[in-house]
Amino acid sequence: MEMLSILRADGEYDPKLEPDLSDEDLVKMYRHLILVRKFNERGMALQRQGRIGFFIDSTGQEACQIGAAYALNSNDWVYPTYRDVGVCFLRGVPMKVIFDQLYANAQDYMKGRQLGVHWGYKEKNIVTIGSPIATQLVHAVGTAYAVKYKNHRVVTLTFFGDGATSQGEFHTALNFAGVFKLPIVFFCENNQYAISLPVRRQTASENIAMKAWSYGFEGTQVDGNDILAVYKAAKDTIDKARSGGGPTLIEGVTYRMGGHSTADDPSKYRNQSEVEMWKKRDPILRFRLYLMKKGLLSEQEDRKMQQEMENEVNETAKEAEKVAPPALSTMFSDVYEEMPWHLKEELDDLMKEGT
Ligand SMILES: Cc1ncc(C[n+]2csc(CCOP(=O)(O)OP(=O)(O)O)c2C)c(N)n1
Repeated sequence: MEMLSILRADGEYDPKLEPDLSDEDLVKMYRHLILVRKFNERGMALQRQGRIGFFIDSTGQEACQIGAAYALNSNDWVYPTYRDVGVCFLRGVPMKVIFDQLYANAQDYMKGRQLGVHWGYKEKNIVTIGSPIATQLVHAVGTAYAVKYKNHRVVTLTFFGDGATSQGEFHTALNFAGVFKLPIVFFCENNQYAISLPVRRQTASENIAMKAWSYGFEGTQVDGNDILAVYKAAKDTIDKARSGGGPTLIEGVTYRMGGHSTADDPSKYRNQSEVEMWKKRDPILRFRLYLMKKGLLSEQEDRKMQQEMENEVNETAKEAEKVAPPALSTMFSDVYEEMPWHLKEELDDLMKEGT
């Protein structure tokens, strides 16, 4: 299987393969890549400073998130993972919503009840992230089945990691999607690790994309650090799904530059030389060189954009930090329509004891 690649690490590219994107689109993509990187930097710092409890960084995987989501229509459905915040930003989720969730504050519309980094946004058809690995795949298939049944020309895109491909849900979802020829794209962000387990011990298959063949549909491998290749693969397969051509599995070959989460130390299971090698394949660096070659970005514009994105992230984080935690009494809400007597008693006791 040949891996689709358009943009090389040095910013050189094959003009014959360039996707049909306007200059505005290309610059917008770049802005979002930068935004995700700045957001990740801030998120990690906030957790290390003890301001938020938990964070999951997706540095290195920005091109997968932005490239794939860029090919969607606004009424399509997305089932992302905790490493796909860029999908939220690109689809117009306000950044404050994301930070409120990280701070689990009173304005968090999940009322601080979800694990940090597990957001969702109904208004933009982004389904809340589930922690049990791969469960979103079967949910996404359900959505794809429903839209096909209703004859809507809507596509479902679901993201997952290489580790998710060892779960039963992966088989269930791909099998069902193949049998019913559903309008769905499965996007595996193969970042080489599932926490400490390297992908070579995750599967004996030569690659992940080829697993699609046994379910009766196409699998395709792309350089996940090449946003043009990711976009092209996503656009072609999303269009195919929309026009009744059925599902596709895309494997984006990428790398998780940081730890699995803020509760992980990757130096325990991988060499720094490997990290250094992947640094040279940075998805943002090569896209920047490409934009500069095309005359769409100057050093000065780049610096300005980086500063703007950093300011937006920092200011939004500060705003969310000012919001108080949810009232203690909210622990008792939403469970019953009418609160039963024993919960009322517990609530009264709690209020008497104070906070
Ligand atoms: C069913 C299940 N098993 C184990 C875990 C613990 N866990 C959380 S993340 C993770 C690794 C997932 O790896 P991968 O699917 O490759 O995604 P990545 O984190 O690399 O993006 C594991 C094992 C879980 N959340 N759910």
